[in-house]
Amino acid sequence: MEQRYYQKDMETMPVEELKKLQSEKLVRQVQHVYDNVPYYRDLMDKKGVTPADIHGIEDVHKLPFLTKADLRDAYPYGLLAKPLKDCVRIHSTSGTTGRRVVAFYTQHDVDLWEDCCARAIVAAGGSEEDVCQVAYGYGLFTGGSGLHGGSHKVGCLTLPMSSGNTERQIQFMTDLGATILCCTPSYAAYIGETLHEMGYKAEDIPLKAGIFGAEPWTQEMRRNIEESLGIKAYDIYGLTETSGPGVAFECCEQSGMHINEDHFYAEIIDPDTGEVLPEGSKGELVFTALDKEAFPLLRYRTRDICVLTRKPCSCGRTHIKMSKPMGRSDDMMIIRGVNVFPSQIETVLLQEGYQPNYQIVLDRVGNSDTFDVNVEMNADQFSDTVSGVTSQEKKLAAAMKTMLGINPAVHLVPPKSITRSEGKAVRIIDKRKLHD
Ligand code: DLL
Repeated sequence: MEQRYYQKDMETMPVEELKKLQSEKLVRQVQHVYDNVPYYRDLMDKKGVTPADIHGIEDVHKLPFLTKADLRDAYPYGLLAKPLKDCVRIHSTSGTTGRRVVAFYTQHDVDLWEDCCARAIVAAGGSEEDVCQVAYGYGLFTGGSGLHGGSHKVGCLTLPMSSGNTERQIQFMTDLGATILCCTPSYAAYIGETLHEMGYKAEDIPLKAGIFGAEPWTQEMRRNIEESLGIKAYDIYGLTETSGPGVAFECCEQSGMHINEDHFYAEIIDPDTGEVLPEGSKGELVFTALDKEAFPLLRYRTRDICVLTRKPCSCGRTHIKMSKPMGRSDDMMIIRGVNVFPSQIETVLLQEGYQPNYQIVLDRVGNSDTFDVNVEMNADQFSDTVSGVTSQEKKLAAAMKTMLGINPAVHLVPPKSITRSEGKAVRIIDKRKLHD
């Protein structure tokens, strides 16, 4: 099949040239951040590094890391590198203690982000002939806006569906002949199931490709989705802190995602020591945004564990590939597409007058995540009536919903019934099989 690219020169640039481009951009970006972000300037000063020490991409390791904790400390404006009058958008994700991560964009940032998403759509076979159904959530989440913008850039007829209302999704998909579907893999699987329940077969719909990401999914899930929707299912990766989806995307090989290296420099580090590991090692992915103006994170620790390889790819793209994320180096869970930290649950428990003795149990029934939180009652509640306990459970569940944005099933259990651990407390029992 003839290869098509959205920005061929960049996507197929010889590696030596790419390194040169990255070097020029890094030198400029470090100066921009040093001049405009006192928070990061302080980190550089503490490490004894100045912009004059950064001559090219080979010097990136001299820079200090940024972590989610820094984002929390600097919330909301502390990492902003442009005046607010130059910013046109924010997006956001939930944060560790209920404080959100807020990312800012100039028009230029939005433009480059949408280019990245457009590259992913073209790599999945998209063109102006296509009808692209965007069923990621719109709003503060980056999925909807990112793929929407990319779809416009490619010139697809864009269906801005957002997530939910599955029967309506299917009605639009069939009536308007959607050929590309963008959503989370678990939602794609659910759409597939519903389609069959409504009496359709994969051959009845013109869908040919899907661009799925924002949560871990296995090769087995890929096969299921491909079969039930009659499509090729491509992976896409990104995070709010680096703009959103489109940092990396799959090509026709479907064997790892090309990182848009002209915009993002990737490193793999040992999550315990911070040491940079050689290509092919498994470790934590760290990104330096080379072009972003408003929120230009340098050496941002994603906490995603993966492997990078630069083996030549038959699609002709030269950009390095990342494997599917194989886990995380922190305790973040992705439940029904939403990022959740145990510390958020702990915060709610303390606010509501409970001790932090709890256990989170995750499972998958069909294609949906179940999310149960067992919480130990206080001694004085133990003698409560059943209806008293049920109303306490409801109250706690409502408080967690406010904090997390998704609804857990809360179960109050007798005092001291959750096994105490002698080492690290086992807070999460995840029975879903999310990684191959
Ligand atoms: O999930 C951005 C996105 C939207 C990506 C739509 C792809 C498609 P956050 O909500 O900030 O941003 O969550 C970022 O989600 O650090 C990973 O742990 C996880 N993640 C994202 N894409 C994938 C993927 C969006 N393809 C966090 N496979 C990241 C596995 C993924 N995990």
